[in-house]
Amino acid sequence: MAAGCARTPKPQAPHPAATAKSSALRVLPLVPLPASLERHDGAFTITPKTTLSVASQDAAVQRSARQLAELVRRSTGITLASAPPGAAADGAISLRLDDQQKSLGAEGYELTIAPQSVSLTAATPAGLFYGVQTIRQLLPASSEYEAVLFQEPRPATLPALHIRDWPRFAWRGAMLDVARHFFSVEDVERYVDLLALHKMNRLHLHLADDQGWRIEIKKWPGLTTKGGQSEVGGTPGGFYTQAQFAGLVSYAADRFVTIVPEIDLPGHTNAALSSYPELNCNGVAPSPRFDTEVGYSSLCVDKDVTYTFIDDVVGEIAALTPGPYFHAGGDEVKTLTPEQYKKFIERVQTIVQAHGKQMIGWDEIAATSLHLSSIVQHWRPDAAKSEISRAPKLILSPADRAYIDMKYDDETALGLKWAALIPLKNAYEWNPATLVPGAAADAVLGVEAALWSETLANMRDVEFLAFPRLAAIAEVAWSPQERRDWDDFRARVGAQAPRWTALGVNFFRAPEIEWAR
Ligand code: TNX
Repeated sequence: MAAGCARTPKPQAPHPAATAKSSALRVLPLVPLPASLERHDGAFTITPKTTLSVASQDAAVQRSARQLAELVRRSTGITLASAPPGAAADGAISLRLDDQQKSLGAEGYELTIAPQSVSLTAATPAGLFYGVQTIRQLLPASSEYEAVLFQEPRPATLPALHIRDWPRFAWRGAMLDVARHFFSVEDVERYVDLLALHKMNRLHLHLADDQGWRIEIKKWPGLTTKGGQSEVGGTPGGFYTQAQFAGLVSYAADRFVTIVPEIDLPGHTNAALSSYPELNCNGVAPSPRFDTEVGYSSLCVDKDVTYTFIDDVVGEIAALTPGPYFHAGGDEVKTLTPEQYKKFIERVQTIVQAHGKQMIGWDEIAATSLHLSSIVQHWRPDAAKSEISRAPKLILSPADRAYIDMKYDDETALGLKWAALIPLKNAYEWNPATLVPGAAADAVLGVEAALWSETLANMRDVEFLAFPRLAAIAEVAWSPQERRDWDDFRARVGAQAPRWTALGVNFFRAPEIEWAR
């Protein structure tokens, strides 16, 4: 008999996606993986009776609580009523600062989801924020949609579990090159949001390069009125006013992301050189450049005005950035002698410190005399590891693992491939502790995913190269090495698809992943 003639329908096996969405989640869709996690039987059900209690007046804690309430409202249509702190726990989700949790560190948290209640505690507001991001990944993906209107509340469940979690590294960074192509304040804020969702806490902005200068400097207005006007390919550029930049810094701080400003010196400076003739040794301003050559430009290291300029720039940016860092670049200088380069970097280091900041530089600066607080950002896979191992402090961005502007494979339309093709697995499977043999364990501050924008015209392009690899780097930075496993990560990253889709992230559907629907 033909199947279509059957009188009684055969019971159908549930669709795999449907089982994944039930309260008995097969794979917990958590990225990065928590440091410790036990699953228990059952689930907490969010109903119209569920309450939210917040035992702190701290503004950041209140913000985390509002974020959680909003995520719940969007996914369930339920507005959590607030309960007095310390009230009976039944049916309550509670957020509490607790000094007893100091052993979890400055960013750790403990989350207990039981059938009767949900309890999130941490010693710090940052810890509570990360705990909320974990709950967020356990809520239905529809929590990420704005403006969904429900006719009726739909209860949602959170799987019972116990998590104690803290990051492996303090530096969990991403770099965005806003110089080669300019990205608006709103674009950068969106990137900050996506970083915070994955518990990353540094956004390094590459604010100046040959093709554009992107931050207003009041004492040198031509940097932006001239040097900010275009970008790679000659399309219109742009820049952040100081007020916009300050707004961005505080937007990021609200999400526990520190903005790390970079002005690349002494090379990668054609935008500055073409705006001010006096910065050139011959006193002649070169033309603006729209191509992607590197290594040809340098400030005039023998002129006093160069150091006045640097002092002004560092001073104004330092005043806008509460974070302790100033990134001075230092990469790919092909027109100076090693002696000139060394002297220049050491002088810049003094200027940066005079403005109260720690200097960061690309790994070429490892050849200079560095202060104990200075940080080397390792990027060249073939750089002399012995020299880099002596760096006082290190951030790891090995270009064959963490340069997410590299293509995934030969078919990838966007991106470059000078360092490597980087499929998701290669971005995931490496150990920061063993990358630089001889480096002191406590010298490694953490890792950073760098996204250079020569080939990236808009956020669609940015997201395509960043996701899913940014999630891999987030886990490299957060989760204990011994708990990380490629197959386990594959399943959890595949489970992010509904959330990323809800957020409108243009992620690359890496063929080696089974993407959940
Ligand atoms: C190398 S990384 C550069 C950048 C390019 C990038 C492209 C570094 C410190 N310098 O100028 O944009 O490669 O992948």
